[in-house]
Amino acid sequence: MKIYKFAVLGTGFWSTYQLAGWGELEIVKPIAFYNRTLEKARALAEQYNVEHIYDNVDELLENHAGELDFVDIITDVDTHELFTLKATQYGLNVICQKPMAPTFETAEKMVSVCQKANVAFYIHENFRFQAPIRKLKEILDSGVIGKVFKANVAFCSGFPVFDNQPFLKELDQFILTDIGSHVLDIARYLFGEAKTLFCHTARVNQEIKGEDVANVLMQMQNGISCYVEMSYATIAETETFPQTLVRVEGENGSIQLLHNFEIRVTTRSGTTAVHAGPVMYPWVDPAYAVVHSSIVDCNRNILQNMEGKSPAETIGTDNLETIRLVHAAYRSARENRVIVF
Ligand code: 89Y
Repeated sequence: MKIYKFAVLGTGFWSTYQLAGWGELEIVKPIAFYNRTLEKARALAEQYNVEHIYDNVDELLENHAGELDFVDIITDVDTHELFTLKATQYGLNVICQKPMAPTFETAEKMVSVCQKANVAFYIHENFRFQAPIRKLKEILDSGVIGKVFKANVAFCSGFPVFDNQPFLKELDQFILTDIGSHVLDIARYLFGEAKTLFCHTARVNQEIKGEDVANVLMQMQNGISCYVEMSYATIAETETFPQTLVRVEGENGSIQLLHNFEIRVTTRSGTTAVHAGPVMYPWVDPAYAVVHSSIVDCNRNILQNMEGKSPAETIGTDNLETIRLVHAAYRSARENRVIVF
């Protein structure tokens, strides 16, 4: 049985869960960690019994590229392009955290560099792999609500997100890159590509640099009117972090994904409900359960592609379309106009 060996670049907040997620899949093994602060790499290496730690990516690649199958880039977005480029120079497959890049143009370059180097390029975009989203898609595809005409995809929360990820406070572009890249990807997964897009943004929390509210209205190519809303300024009776709630209306009924992972389907004959909660792996932080659990499914999808078993969903070329929406939303908000694709 082939064991896929990988290096982790970046051992911050998300790497702990990414590694735990890999741990659920039997045929992968981390062999080297890079972090700009070596001590952080060391702490994680001890936990995972990884022998090689570096605070210099070039050294890591120089010493281990020969035995690696891929690199897993879990650093902040600003280093994604550089680290992708370096990995391709050694012919290594690349997995990169979302958001792929700070600009659409950079994302395009990354995709092209990987294509030219003939390496696989995957974006670790896990929200579409969440158990309730997969179940919702299955119900939608069954045709039970008929032709869909409108939808709402919502991530609205007041969770103290900056406690665990303080750098998010410093981003000039915050919620559309951090959460928009997830929920716009969900919209594409469920409803296809957009034809037009209009967006409003706002900054409610004055202690952060970027926007913490964004409302995106899209007309999809299939005619569906899709309203994607996101906020980290929401004070609600029920805090729903980190869930994405969805409402879909079709000619024969509607589907609602609620905060308790319940999916309610209403047709003229009445309402039925199913529960689609995440798998609760022992390492999952209950505050992030549905996200953490989906890391395993996203990683599995990528790995099966590396094994040549099935296509991967969140490859660079696909994710480029999500990044296109993120940056179209910024442009629309800035110029107060509808973007036509
Ligand atoms: O960084 C974000 C993500 O990818 O999921 C939730 C999060 O941690 C905070 O918005």
